[in-house]
Amino acid sequence: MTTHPTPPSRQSGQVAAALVPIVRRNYLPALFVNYVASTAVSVLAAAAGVTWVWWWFGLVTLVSLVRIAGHRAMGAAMARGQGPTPEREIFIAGLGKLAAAVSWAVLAWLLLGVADPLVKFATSIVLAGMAAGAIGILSPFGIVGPLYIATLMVPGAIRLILESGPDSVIGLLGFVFCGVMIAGHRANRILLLQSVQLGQRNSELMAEILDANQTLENKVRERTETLEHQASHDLLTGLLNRRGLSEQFDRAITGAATACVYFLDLNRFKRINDTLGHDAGDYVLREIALRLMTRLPANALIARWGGDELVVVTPGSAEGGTSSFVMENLFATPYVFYGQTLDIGASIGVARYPEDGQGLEELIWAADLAATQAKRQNATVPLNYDHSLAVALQRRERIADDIPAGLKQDEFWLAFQPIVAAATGDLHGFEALLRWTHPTLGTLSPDEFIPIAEESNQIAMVGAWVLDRACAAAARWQRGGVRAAVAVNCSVRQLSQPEFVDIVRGALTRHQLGAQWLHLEVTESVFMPADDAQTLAVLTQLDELGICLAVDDFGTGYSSLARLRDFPMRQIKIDKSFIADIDGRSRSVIEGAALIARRFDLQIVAEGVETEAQATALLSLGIDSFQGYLVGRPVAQPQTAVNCPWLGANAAVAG
Ligand code: G
Ligand code: G
Ligand code: MN
Repeated sequence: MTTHPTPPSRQSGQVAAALVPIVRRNYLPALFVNYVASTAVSVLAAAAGVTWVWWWFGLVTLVSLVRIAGHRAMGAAMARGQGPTPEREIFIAGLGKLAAAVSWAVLAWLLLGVADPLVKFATSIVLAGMAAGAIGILSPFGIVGPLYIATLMVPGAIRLILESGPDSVIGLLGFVFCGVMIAGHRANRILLLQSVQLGQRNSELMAEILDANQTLENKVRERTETLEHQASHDLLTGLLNRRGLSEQFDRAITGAATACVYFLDLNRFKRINDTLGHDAGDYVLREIALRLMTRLPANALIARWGGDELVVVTPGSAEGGTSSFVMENLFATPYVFYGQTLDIGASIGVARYPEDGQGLEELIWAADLAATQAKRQNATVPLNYDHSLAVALQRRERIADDIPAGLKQDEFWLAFQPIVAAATGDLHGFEALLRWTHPTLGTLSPDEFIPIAEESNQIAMVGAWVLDRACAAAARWQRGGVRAAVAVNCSVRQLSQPEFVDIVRGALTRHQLGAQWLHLEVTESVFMPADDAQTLAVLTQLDELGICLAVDDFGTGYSSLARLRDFPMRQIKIDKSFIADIDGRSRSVIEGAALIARRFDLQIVAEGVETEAQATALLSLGIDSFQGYLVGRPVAQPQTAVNCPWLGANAAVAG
């Protein structure tokens, strides 16, 4: 805050304005005193035989009346807002004072020449008294003060000096008094001006203090608002955070008959962060926030719920409204970061208020569940919550909870399915397929419980159990003279464990099984770019141990030829869906796969071989090995005797 120097003219104007009230207040009392003194002197002089004094008194009365009239007129003009400036008002009042002084000067000159000592005495006292009073009363006036005092004193003093004798001494004394009084008036006036200026400075200071206070209060308020905003908003996107959403939810929902709660879980966000850096991830979040903020109705609450999770609450909206349209089209226009189109999407779940929940927590739980389901199904549109999702979730949670006890209590077991050489029917080995006989849920398929074990981080434990049992079985076969390998399925999650190689080595040594009798099957998802180096390192070590690595369910997922070449795979297993369709378009896929396998020096196994016709066709395409119901079903106690009808005889060959 700055203080501006006050310009001089304005300052004197302000001083005059401060003086005017004093002048006005004193005006009538002074006039009254003046008139009383005039009356007294007139009466005394008349008593001493000076009759002309009544003429003078008449004149004084007239002047007084004019002054009163002038004063009132000025007051009236003031009330109409047309009054003179403060300087002018003081000037006019000063003229009135001077008029009174002149009338006193005339009287002094005339009366002090009268012989009567009482008249002389009284006149001198009255003049001196009036002049002394002017020291204070006229302090608001500048030059008028000394003039007034001098006018009162000087003519009388001269008159007395002109008289002979002691009167001339009193006349001289009058001069001295006059000088003292003028000095007194001056001192008084300076004091008055100083106090007026002090008062003004005070009020300026007060104004400054009030101003400073106001600024300070504003700053505090702004800061508080910023802090409150930060506490309830996400810094990166400007959206509400969890706390902000909870705070605003109740207010947003009151009065709304319906509302939708959307849960958005971004897909492939981690990959963008990992491959393009956090700036790209930040851009995605900000861009999504911007699209939501500009496209959704103003009453929508938009929150960042977690790293790559958003929650949107749209009060009053129903299915199929604007909001669901916005959600469905959130990724319709591409997200472009420095010229690169990002592969981003979201799994979106929707819960409806009040059907699916009353409170925010409940609604978000339901919407989150629907989003998780949408992710599993790769749904591209928002998925509505329904009760069956909750039932399915409970089942999944139950299964996840029961895995440890199931392993301990031998509810899990392995089924073995034979794999044979296509050309000779020689038994190559058995694939170990995990089974779970759950005490209350019955026989569970690995298709159901393996993904649950993966999600609940129990796959390492399950996988280690399978490896141990499979190696134990293969070692038993060896001891019984059956030279068959065991093929164990591994989830990609197992391969990303650094200690996986040690677990495999441990199982082999524990059961004294040669590494060439263990095959490991991994799906094509092992070729996904994430965690490349780690996976490749583990696979390479396994290969160096002498273990045969197979690509399982070949053709259903993502395989790049470059990766097939670079990864140490020895075998591919063509998925059973292609075998089932061998008379259709899948034939060329199988042909192509066989060609690639030969070029890369890979063994090729056909899965799901069910009919003789399939077997004959596959044989002609150059497939190395068969696995399927035609050869043998997965069973707990495998037989070395297998079915090979395509070879023209029931070849029962023991390895
Ligand atoms: O034979 P079945 O329908 O159970 O096989 C279903 C799926 O479960 C197959 O894809 C198979 O590879 C997988 N699977 C079977 N056993 C295991 C196992 O021990 N570990 C893993 N990771 N997957 C298995
Ligand atoms: O994905 P993976 O190859 O590990 O799974 C093998 C799955 O195929 C198991 O579920 C097994 O029970 C099943 N399976 C094995 N042989 C046949 C077959 O001839 N026909 C069908 N439909 N399924 C089979
Ligand atoms: Mn398999």
